Amino acid sequence: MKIHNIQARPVVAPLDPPVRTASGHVTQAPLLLIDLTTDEGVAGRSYLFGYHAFTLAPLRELVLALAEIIKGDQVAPIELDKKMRARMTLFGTRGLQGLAIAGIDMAAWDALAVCAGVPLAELLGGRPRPIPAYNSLGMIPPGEAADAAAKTAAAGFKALKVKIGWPTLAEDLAVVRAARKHLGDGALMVDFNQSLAIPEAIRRGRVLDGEGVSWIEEPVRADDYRGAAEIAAQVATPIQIGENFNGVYEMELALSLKACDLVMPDPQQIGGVTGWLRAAALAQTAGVPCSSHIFIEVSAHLLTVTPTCHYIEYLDVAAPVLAEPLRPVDGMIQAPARPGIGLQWNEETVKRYRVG
Ligand code: SMN
Ligand code: MG
Repeated sequence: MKIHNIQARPVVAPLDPPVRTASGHVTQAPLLLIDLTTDEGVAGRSYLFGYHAFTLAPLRELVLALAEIIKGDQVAPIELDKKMRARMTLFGTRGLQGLAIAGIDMAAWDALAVCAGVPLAELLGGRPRPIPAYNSLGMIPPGEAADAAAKTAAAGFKALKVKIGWPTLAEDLAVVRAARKHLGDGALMVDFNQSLAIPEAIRRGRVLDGEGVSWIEEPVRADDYRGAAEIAAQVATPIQIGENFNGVYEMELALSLKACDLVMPDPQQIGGVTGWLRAAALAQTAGVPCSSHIFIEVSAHLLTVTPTCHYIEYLDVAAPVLAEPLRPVDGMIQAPARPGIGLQWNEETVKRYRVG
């Protein structure tokens, strides 16, 4: 089966609720929808999340340029990944070009699974099964945290992540204590989104050690692995990073520096399905629990073949443009039994939110 064509459609979908973080707010879902068609009429789909609408045009150009390099090639994702990365050696694969490679990779794996008539999880040697999910919310003001936690528990989740990094530790504590009190025995995670300096991260982390928090996420700059290691050595609560691992070599460096107790690669940042499979092996050899970051549809498949599978993050950025969004059931998320990843665009809303 060979690649016939790749199209990329930019959309800006609503994101409800917006994701408020201590390092800025994400108020919309800028997505690049990728459709890969083969000479056998099979379609592979994926999407990329651009964070800001201004990234979509250059991201689309990169995907279309890389498509020209692999048009006519076999749909062999490992080989395609190798070819695209070889072409980018001199320029590197950080940033948008790494995302473009990952987007094509995910669409290629999707096409392979669709052609085989099996869910992606099955093509990878696993099978769709329920994955423990956590409800992932933004910065909830102290006065609203109790209600958010109660609603999370009532929805059946056994875990909640809230973003903190308020101006004062007292505000962070108020959020954590209110959420902890109304979450029952569910797990509570917090995410600073890179907002602290190392001394403050240690100070706040040590206080959180006594508050029943399951992980502290990205306390400092995402690629400050030495800083994260210093915090991990002085704070008892597990340190979680990974959504910004740009490829598996960064993940390996972070693990080698003991920068974290847990990892959560992002499917587009880590290099798509191909990148994730390599990341899952790194997590296994390091003995580190591995969770996902957004991209719930492909993550529901990938975590089934992740030896140290931990949590799937339930933060659904693509639902407005999907015909059948993936929904949690009793705090778990299971990939659909449909062939491939299971992405089906809602062409009416794609048209509505289309930009450029
Ligand atoms: C996050 C930040 C920005 C957009 C989506 C998600 C966050 C997370 O860091 O871990 O969910
Ligand atoms: Mg995060």
